Amino acid sequence: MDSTVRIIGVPMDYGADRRGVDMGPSAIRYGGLASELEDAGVEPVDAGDLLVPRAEERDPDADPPTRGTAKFLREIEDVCSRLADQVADALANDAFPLVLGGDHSVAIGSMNGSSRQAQLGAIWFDAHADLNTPETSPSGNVHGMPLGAILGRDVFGEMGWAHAPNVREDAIAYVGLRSIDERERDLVRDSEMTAFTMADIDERGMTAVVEDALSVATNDTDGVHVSLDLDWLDPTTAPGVGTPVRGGVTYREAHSALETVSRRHEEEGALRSMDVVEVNPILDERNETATLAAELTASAFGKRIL
Ligand code: B3U
Ligand code: MN
Ligand code: MN
Repeated sequence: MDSTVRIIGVPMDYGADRRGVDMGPSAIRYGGLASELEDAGVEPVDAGDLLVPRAEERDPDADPPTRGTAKFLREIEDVCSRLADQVADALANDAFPLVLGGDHSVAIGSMNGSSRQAQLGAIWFDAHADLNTPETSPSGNVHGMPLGAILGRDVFGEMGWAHAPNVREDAIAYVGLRSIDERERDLVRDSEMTAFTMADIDERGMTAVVEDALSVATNDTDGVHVSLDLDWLDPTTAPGVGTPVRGGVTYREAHSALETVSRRHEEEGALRSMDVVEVNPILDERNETATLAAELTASAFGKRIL
């Protein structure tokens, strides 16, 4: 890939229960992102971090943090709408937008920006389905709802702008699902999304599953958004995440998945935008999860062993 990659950091943890993912962008940079990307043959240009007001700075007299059961919706809306502009601006300037979270609610901004001028497919590498709505969510945390928002599920009401009309349900594929809430299960089953669980990976192998996911996301679309939640990996390999779920993807499977994405990109120019989210340096061991996030990103951009 001979392109410029614009790195956009979003140090936001409003969508997650545990503090710490706001430090993800720093940790991923410290984990060697720029040199990894250079090794992959792309030119990284760092746009710095979006300004995200700290939770401690909030005006205590302002609206309460909870609207319905979506916590900090007002703050998340503000950050995501600015992020969407940044992502659209990168694409308008022929740069590839690479968004560093932050919690997974940043994908609302990334996918809105990326789909402004294009039909966008998506691959969601995650232990979780992130399809809750304020009504079905057991936690009220918006990082469990970004797909609900992007798909314009009733719920977001005042956050109606979060709906990305150029993202079709049937162009979204999950890979690696293993933790779905009770009410969320029906939402996934009743949706037109394709869901590859860990059981599918066990049965068929990662490469075949990701090939199929790419076929879903490239079908009648102009490009693919890759959303990489580090809790997709097994916690023994990626301990620095807010909501670890055991039984996840191995180190080798993860690289193989992202290499499969990059091969398809080399063949058909499939990739359009990407986010890397949920790295929590407070819970990490020697920055290994952040370093792995940087390495996996390089695999997506075509870094090879030989
Ligand atoms: N599904 C749960 C847990 C969760 C979703 N995404 C993450 N955790 N990272 C929820 O709160 O919606
Ligand atoms: Mn997620
Ligand atoms: Mn997750």
